[in-house]
Formats: sequence, structure tokens, C-alpha cells
Amino acid sequence: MNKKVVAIILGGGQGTRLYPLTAERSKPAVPIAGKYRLVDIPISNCINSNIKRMFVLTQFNSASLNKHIKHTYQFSYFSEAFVDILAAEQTPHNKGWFQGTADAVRQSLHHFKGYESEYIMILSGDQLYQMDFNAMLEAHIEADAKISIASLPVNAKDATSFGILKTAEDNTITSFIEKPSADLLPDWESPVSDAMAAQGKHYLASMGIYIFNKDLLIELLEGTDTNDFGKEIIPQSIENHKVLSYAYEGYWTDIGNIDSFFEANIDLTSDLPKFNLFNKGQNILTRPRVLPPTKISGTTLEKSIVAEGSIVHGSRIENSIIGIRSRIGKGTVLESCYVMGSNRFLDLEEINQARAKGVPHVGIGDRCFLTNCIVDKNAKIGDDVRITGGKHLEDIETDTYVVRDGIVVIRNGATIPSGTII
Ligand code: ADQ
Ligand code: ADP
Repeated sequence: MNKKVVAIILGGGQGTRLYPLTAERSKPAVPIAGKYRLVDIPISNCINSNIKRMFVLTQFNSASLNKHIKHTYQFSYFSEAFVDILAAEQTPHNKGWFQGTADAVRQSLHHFKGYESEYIMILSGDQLYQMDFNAMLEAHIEADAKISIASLPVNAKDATSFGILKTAEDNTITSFIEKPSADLLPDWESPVSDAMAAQGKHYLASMGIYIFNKDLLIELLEGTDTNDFGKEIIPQSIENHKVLSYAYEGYWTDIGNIDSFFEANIDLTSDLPKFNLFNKGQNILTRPRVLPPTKISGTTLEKSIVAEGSIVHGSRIENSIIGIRSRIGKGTVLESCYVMGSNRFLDLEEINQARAKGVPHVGIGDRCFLTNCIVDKNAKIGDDVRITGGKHLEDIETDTYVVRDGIVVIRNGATIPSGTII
């Protein structure tokens, strides 16, 4: 285990951009890729990089996050490794709710200050990527930097959503602006590799992945009132400290809103996904569940991922992810859908009881057609339901579903009666 580093995973503010997936759970607990949760990504990157002491900072502490962390990341009894959740808490010195990323770290300082380490690695909880943090740490140490920021080239359209930086030849950051407006962009172009230039990616964006020398981080946070890394700490630090850019060109995406969340998930079904779940050295870890293998009958599966414990009778499933313990009825067609699955199996008796009452049971019924849709966990979709997501739909919010960017999100546990058309 690397004893020089403690990692802090910023688990999310209120998670409003991922609503309604965050209506009843904290952002790190949002399910992805059929069997994982968002927080598994930064935790797996840490473990694969031999960084095994982690704090997950979250604005609220959901039961699903607690259970997931507690049941998943168990290290040997005599190991010093841990994953601890720190939720915003009221103490005599603060009011509670984190005011921003830096404030979240400040309010948790007393929890991790005492751990032996030279560096603090700060990570976002809502990004999809596989990265060897050791290489970044080595670059940080070799350059004798005080802060390092992982950066990657982005195009002009994306540049306005990120912190944009410029570097000197030795990769020291010379200037930094958080989310520049489009009219400021011409001043922020950087020289990039030919491959990146060919894709129109001329701006160096901060990936929100930081290594701080621990002493400096404490100095910057203690007794100050800065709330945010991107808006305050980083721009203020480049004048007084050596801040290094760690250039990265692999796959990385921010999955902060429903649109990018959906796209990142559905991309996993392509022939060569940008995010590789089959990458041997960089496994994504999650809770080892003891589930039966999936049973499939009468279904044409095209570019789809089916997680374990499912019973699939649909007629065609295309570009879709079917999450753990899903049930898909006969004749049902799914196109570009992410079905998250359910928390437990229903036995035949429960299914028969639901049928006798004429109410849908957990899963998707017979003869349904769903496209551009996210079905959150434990949803009960009846028979002959048609859900046609797409750009023609306006953003709306109902008790059972929400539309964002044309994607229909069926809420956790919602009941969609037979024959419904959305
Ligand atoms: P954003 O992603 O817009 O930009 P922010 O909203 O501060 O920055 O989120 C950073 C991470 O911290 C996210 O994982 C978020 O969920 C989490 N977070 C936010 N508020 C929090 C809080 N109060 N408590 C706990 N966690 C919280 C940042 C940088 C940019 C950079 C992008 C890259 O500021 O410079 O380009 O990340 O994605
Ligand atoms: P997951 O990652 O869904 O959502 P898990 O296998 O980790 O899937 O856990 C399923 C969750 O459902 C667990 O937290 C478990 O405690 C919970 N659970 C199990 N049985 C029931 C039940 N009968 N009712 C509600 N929740 C349940």
C-alpha cells in the first residue's frame, strides 16, 4: 500500500443535475453499467494504483451508499486500508452543509489530518476514466511540485464547462480560469499534440483530479474561507506555488448530468467502448454479489450488456444495458435503454399475487417498447407500455418519471400501469 497518499473523493453536492437518480440516494451511490455504482470508479482507480486509504465526502449519507461501501470495500483485518464515508455534519465549529468542494475538504480535515501521508489526492466522484495515479504522483514528486492537476485537451464547446489552464514548457501552470465564457476562449488556446489538434481539442482542461502536498493543503484551508478548488484555491495558488499540469490523453468523461450519464452508459454497449470494462490491469471493482446467471429466452440481443441475476424474455434488446436482477417480459423491445435492475428477486408467488391484483410487478412487462430511457431500480412497468424518449420531448417532471434532454427517467420504484404511453 502506498503510505504517502490519502485520497479524498468528492462525492457530490446536492446532485441536482442527476435528479431524479439522486432523489433518494447520494450521487456516489447512483448505479452505472448494470452492476456498479459511481463511487466504484474513483475507488477502483485508487486501489489499482495501490492507494488504499480513502474518504468519500458526501452531502448526505444514503442507506444505499453506506451498504454498498460497507459490503464492498472490506480489507483484511490487519490492513490499514479503508474506505470511509464522511457526510456533511454539524459540529460546534460549522453549520453543516458543505459550501463547495474546498469547504467539504476543510470540514473533513480533522478526520484525515492525523493519518500518516505526504500527499492528499483529491478526486471527483462523477467521472468515468481509468488512470494510473502513480504515474501522476511520480511526475509530481519529480517536478518538486506543490500541487498537480491532471489535464486533458478539450474542444471549444466543452472548454466553457471546465477549468482551463495554460502551461510553461516544463508543464508548470502559468494561468488558470474556471469555466471561461466563450468570448474569452481565444486567449486560452494551448499547443496540443497533432492527434488532439485533429479533433479540434486546443484547450487544456482541468480534470478536477488534484495532488496536494498535505502541509500546503492544510495551510490553504485552515483559517481561510475559500469554498471552491476551481474558482478560488487553484487560481490563487498558481502565483505563489509550483502547480504542475499532468497531461493525460486517455478516455475521461464527466458524467454530471442525465445526458452525459446516459451517453456514457450507452457507449459501453458499442463494439469498442471508450471505457473498457475488460481492461485487465484496471478492473472496476464492485460488490461481489452471489447471483444466479442470467436466463434468456426468445431474445435477439444486439450490442447489449446483461448483468447477472436477470430473466430476459424480451424479443429484441439493442444498445441497452440490463442491470442486476432485471425481469424483461415476453415480446418486449428495448432500444438505447439503461435498465438498472432491482434490489431483490420477486418469487413466483409474489408475481402471481401482483398479477391477480392486476398491478405490475418489479421489472418490465410483456409487449412493451422502450427507447431512450433510463429505468431506475425497482420500477414496475406493466404490459403494453410505450416509452419513446427523444429530443421531441420537453423537460417535465411527474410522480413516476422525469424527462431531461429527451431522456425519459422512470423513478426508483415507480409504477407505470399497463398500456401507458409516454
Ligand atoms: P465541476 O465539476 O463543475 O468543476 P464541482 O461542481 O465543484 O466542479 O464538482 C467537483 C466534484 O466535487 C464533483 O464530483 C462534485 O460532485 C463534487 N462536489 C461538488 N460540491 C460538493 C460538495 N459540496 N461536497 C462534496 N462534493 C462536492 C471541477 C473543477 C473544474 C474542472 C472540472 C472537471 O472546478 O476546474 O475542470 O471539475 O470535471
Ligand atoms: P445494489 O447494488 O443494488 O443495489 P445490492 O446487491 O448491492 O444491489 O443490494 C441490494 C440492496 O437491497 C441491499 O442493500 C439489500 O439490503 C436491499 N434489500 C434486500 N432485500 C430487500 C427487501 N426485501 N426489500 C428492500 N430492500 C432489500
